[in-house]
Amino acid sequence: MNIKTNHLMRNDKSLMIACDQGLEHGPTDFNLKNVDPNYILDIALEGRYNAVILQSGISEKYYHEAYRDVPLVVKLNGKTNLGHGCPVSKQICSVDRAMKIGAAAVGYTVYPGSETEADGFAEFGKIVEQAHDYGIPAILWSYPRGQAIRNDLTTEVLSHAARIGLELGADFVKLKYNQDIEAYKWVVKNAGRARVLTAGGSKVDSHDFVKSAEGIMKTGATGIAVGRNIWQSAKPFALTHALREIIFRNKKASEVLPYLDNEKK
Ligand code: FBP
Repeated sequence: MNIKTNHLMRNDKSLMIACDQGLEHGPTDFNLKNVDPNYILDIALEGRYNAVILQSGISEKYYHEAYRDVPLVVKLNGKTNLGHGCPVSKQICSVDRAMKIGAAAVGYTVYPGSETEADGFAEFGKIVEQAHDYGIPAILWSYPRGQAIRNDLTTEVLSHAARIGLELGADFVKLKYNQDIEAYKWVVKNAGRARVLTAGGSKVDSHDFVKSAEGIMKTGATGIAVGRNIWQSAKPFALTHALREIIFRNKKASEVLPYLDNEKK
């Protein structure tokens, strides 16, 4: 089945902003400014992001009419890091509810290699079916984890994570990035027609993040679904501008690094 994904891209590339970390990591990721979901949504709107990724509760209370130009991805499962055991992340929002909230796509995380792998695969299978019945894409966060996964950033593990996205019917598969451009081409190949989005990870220097984005776009990935590196940045608009030029206009990091000094707001 060919599900339309163009509304989440521009020229076949995509820059999404994620803010589901409040559930996953807790308030430790936030400060007085970015703890307000409107702050993230304003960046998404003014930065012309291809999508904003939120949990259902935040979507219902904050994604109002003014933000409708930014497509909404409703994350359907989530967990905290308060426990130390095996990751268990069950579905907490239905596709029906996501549609009522205004979802343009739905998202779901699986933890391949964990004890909950089978449950996650089964739950995501149903989500793909329901999302595709509505004609919207399903995005899979494929994050190998658990006692058996010693290193989740090896090319072998990442390419398996990518392949899982394709095998399970994901339209986009969101993966961690290991900074190895040549090796990551194999990761992207394994995702086939499931488009690869890379996660941003914890906050790094913005110059390094821009250089890393240049590398990501050389691997064949469709784009980046970034959270903390944008909304924890002191200059989110300048960084967004630099990333847009790399992702959509094929510019080099060296050309856009000077943009980082020019915050619009
Ligand atoms: P970041 O760009 O902030 O890393 O966000 C990407 C993301 O996939 C979020 O959607 C999610 O909340 C978080 O990472 C989960 O990361 P982890 O499971 O590694 O804590």
